[in-house]
Amino acid sequence: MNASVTSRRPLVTPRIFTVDDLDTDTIVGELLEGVGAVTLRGLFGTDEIAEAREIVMRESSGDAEAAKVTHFQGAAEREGKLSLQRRVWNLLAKGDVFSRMAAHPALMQTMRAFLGTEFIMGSIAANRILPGGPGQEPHIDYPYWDYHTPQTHPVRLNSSFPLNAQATIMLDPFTEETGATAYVPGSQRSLRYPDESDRFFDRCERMLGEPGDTVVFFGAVWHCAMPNHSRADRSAILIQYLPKWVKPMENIPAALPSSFVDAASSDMRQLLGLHYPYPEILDAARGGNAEGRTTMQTK
Ligand SMILES: O=C(O)CCC(=O)C(=O)O
Ligand SMILES: [Fe+2]
Repeated sequence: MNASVTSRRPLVTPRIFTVDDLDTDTIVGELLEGVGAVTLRGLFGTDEIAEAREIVMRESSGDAEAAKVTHFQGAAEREGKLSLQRRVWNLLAKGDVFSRMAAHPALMQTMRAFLGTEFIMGSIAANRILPGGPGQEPHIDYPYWDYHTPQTHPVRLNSSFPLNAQATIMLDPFTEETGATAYVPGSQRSLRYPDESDRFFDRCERMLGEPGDTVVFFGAVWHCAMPNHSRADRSAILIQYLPKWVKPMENIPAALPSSFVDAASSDMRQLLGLHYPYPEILDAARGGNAEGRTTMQTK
């Protein structure tokens, strides 16, 4: 058959934005009604990425026993390949570079437009896929990630507004060979956990990019890490952002020394959930009217 009439679909790659053209209205539209993902380019320099990668490689080098918790790796666990996807948790305690990543002004601006100005961070971790790593089960992300049991969530829950946004900061080239994240464009529009009949692997596209590229996606998009067929590691920083009232996945402040929390910037305190008071022991709270258009004045 003539090459010009072969039926390969055109690649559906996320639209690229930079700090200079960060059009958050368009980004919100792409995340909710478009393919479900965008790429932010140029946020992080070579030195920052090298520093982050060095820490991730060092912190995960001793985990050949796969002692750390990981996710969507049921098949790998059955095949004894669990140590080929390694997580590094509690990154804020492991280098200032991770605080700069989490609170990058372009990410803050994008997330404020998408999740509300007082959004929080529910998790920050590294995902390292070693050569030969088998990839993940197609899934959707927290707080929808156990949506394979939808009856445990509110009736008629839907994705007309977001309860999650993910940022994937690439530390290595994301190619088809290294296991760049796969996703089905537009799948976020009907909130569902993908199953066999969805033919995920026939329909998926890839989140390709270079070290430093940051893909922001709505976690209701069907996606997964793919097998790493290369000889190099494929690592990324995965950040989960949530509306202020969604219970975060990680108890990040509890894992940090109090000196970190004491020195945190206002944006970092917001990310840690410290600007939002609930749940609170209201029986012990300062008396007076604490909510409404007019609240008690500070004495
Ligand atoms: O590392 C990746 O490519 C995706 C990881 C992911 O989706 C997850 O762990 O929830
Ligand atoms: Fe995921």
